[in-house]
Amino acid sequence: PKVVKASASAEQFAPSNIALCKYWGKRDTELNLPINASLSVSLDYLGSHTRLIPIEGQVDEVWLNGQQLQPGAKFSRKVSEFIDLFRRDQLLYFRVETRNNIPTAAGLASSASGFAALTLALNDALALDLPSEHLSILARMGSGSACRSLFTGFVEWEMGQREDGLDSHGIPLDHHWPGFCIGLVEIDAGEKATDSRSGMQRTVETAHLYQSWPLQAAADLSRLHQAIAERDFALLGQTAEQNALSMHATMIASWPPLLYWQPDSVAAMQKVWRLREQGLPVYFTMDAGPNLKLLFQREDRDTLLQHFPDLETVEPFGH
Ligand code: 2P0
Repeated sequence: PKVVKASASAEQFAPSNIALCKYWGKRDTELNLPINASLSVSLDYLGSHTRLIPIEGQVDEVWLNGQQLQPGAKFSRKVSEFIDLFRRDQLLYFRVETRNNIPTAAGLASSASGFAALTLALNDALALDLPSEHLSILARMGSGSACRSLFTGFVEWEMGQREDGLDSHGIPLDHHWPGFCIGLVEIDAGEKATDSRSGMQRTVETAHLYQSWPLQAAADLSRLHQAIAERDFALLGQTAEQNALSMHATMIASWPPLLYWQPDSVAAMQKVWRLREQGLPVYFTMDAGPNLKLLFQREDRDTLLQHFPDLETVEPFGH
């Protein structure tokens, strides 16, 4: 007979994160091992709260923003398969309640914060008491970018060399940057047609241009380390913007082509470039969707709001 291990209720929070050097492409699709290292900044209070309640039964119940999902729904299955890593062969089922306080309109992925919060909650519920590096490795198996959401501030995801992935996890950088701001520009809040998982796989398999990506990402990563150490905002912004556009170039060069931009995305990029020509230090980054994330400093916030009135701003290092 299977042993039912004692478990308790638990509740945890993890922040969302925005990559300045992107994760795009896997060398192992089972373990979510990346082809390149990435670097992100965590979004302070914007993220996911996840509560776990042990239940009787043979199946997990998954609730997202107050609504129960069908057991067959894609997100439910991903969550249950992730809990399997912890459950192993024990009869151990949970009601999983996840609430994202990320304005859904901002079009931010919630899988990173969701799997990071779920990992932290499982660590508590099962009294595992694992160190944060181990938790980051586990979160990575749920969703690659979740390994960065285990930490606050700037975080590097070291790609690692091992086949078992035990050296591929997030590491927080020991640098703060007061006044560093991120602005969320909503272009379209609708669900994207191609998720990151299949999008990056398609790019790796079909885009010749992808061959240049690992080199570009490695160079950008070291530039970002320098920019952060020296608080060189122009270097950080330029590197992040070029990195995001390079990632999108590889997607566009895939077959069938993968273009996440909408006409309004391009219009917003052109607005950023115009503002920069006028002397305003603002840069953008974009993920696998049509929305822009602006990078700027607190002293320019009011000026920027005149041009992007609906901008939702976050200060990753507090006020
Ligand atoms: C990033 N993205 O570094 C990049 C940039 C999207 C574009 O990490 O398959 O949801 O679960 O490992 O983590 C989104 O990819 O993909 C992502 P899986 P994930 O933020």
